[in-house]
Amino acid sequence: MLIRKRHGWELPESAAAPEEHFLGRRTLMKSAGAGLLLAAAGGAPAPLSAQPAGDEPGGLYPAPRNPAFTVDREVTAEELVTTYNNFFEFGSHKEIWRSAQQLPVRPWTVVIDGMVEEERTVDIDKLLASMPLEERVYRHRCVEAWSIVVPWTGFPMAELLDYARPLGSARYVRMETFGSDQYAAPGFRQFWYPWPYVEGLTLDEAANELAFLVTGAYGKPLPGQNGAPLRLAVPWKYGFKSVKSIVRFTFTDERPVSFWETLGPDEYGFWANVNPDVPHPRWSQAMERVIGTSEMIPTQLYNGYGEYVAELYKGLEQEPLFM
Ligand SMILES: Nc1nc2c(c(=O)[nH]1)N[C@H]1C(S)=C(S)[C@@H](COP(=O)(O)O)O[C@H]1N2
Ligand SMILES: [Mo]
Repeated sequence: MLIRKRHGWELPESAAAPEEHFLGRRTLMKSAGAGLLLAAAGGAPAPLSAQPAGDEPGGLYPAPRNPAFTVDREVTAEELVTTYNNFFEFGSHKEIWRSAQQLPVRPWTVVIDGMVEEERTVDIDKLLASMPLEERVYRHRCVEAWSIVVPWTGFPMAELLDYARPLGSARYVRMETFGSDQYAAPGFRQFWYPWPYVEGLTLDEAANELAFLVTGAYGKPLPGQNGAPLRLAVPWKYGFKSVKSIVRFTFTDERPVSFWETLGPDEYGFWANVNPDVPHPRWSQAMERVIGTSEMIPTQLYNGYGEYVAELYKGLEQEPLFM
């Protein structure tokens, strides 16, 4: 049994899990239905054999650091980034790392479909072998007002766009986390949410230099709890946009509706760009708690990445860009 130890830098329970708070209402209703469905299907399928995360072929890590992407703050300790996580498939609290590591991440395939020249399914290791891996130090700002600084390894999302060859008519990319065939993994919980976890970007956002597909952290393969074997990092947006354990990229001309938008459209919009001046309906976004320290620091517009991304939002002032 895990004893819940609270670190000094954690938020009180009332504020620490805002998503949980409003989910309470609906999950109760939904879980009743989900229970019935599962019973009808004869219960959960047999567990898959667990394979530890990060067992890709050697030689990829550490990748060379790209010096263009550094941060004027200390890198957060690896031990904290790998033990304080949001990954709701495995629980609505921060201590999911053991459960998440039970997700088998090999074999793993990624589907590229929708408005592309040719739909295809690619093995993750084939994909990694064809991508130029590099390390970038990025800030990460969760909508819950905490932040970390992480050395991610990965490749620019622009490379994936080249690989996928979207049609000229495509406007968005919709990304999906692992789905029902993997819910039998021993660590998976919470059958009542509207899985799979979905996020989306415009193709202009996805092509932006900052948009990064992550396969490793701290010079090693990505641990399961951080979204192995492939997750997004879009550091100018709130953390929930950085979808983990991706199995599908769908190119489309319709704006994708995300997991959180489905659950709380007034609180979690499509754009979700970081802005200290636009409060979440239930708390301020002006400051952020630096995980691992007792510091509260001011949150920056676009999380400090305005020089890269502000251009993307010219002419969109009528859109709810910051929530
Ligand atoms: N599939 C999936 N992706 C997810 C989440 C999740 O619950 N499920 N949580 C998001 C949120 S709210 C944050 S802050 C980051 C956390 O990433 P980290 O645990 O690696 O710090 O993952 C994001 N990606
Ligand atoms: Mo988050």
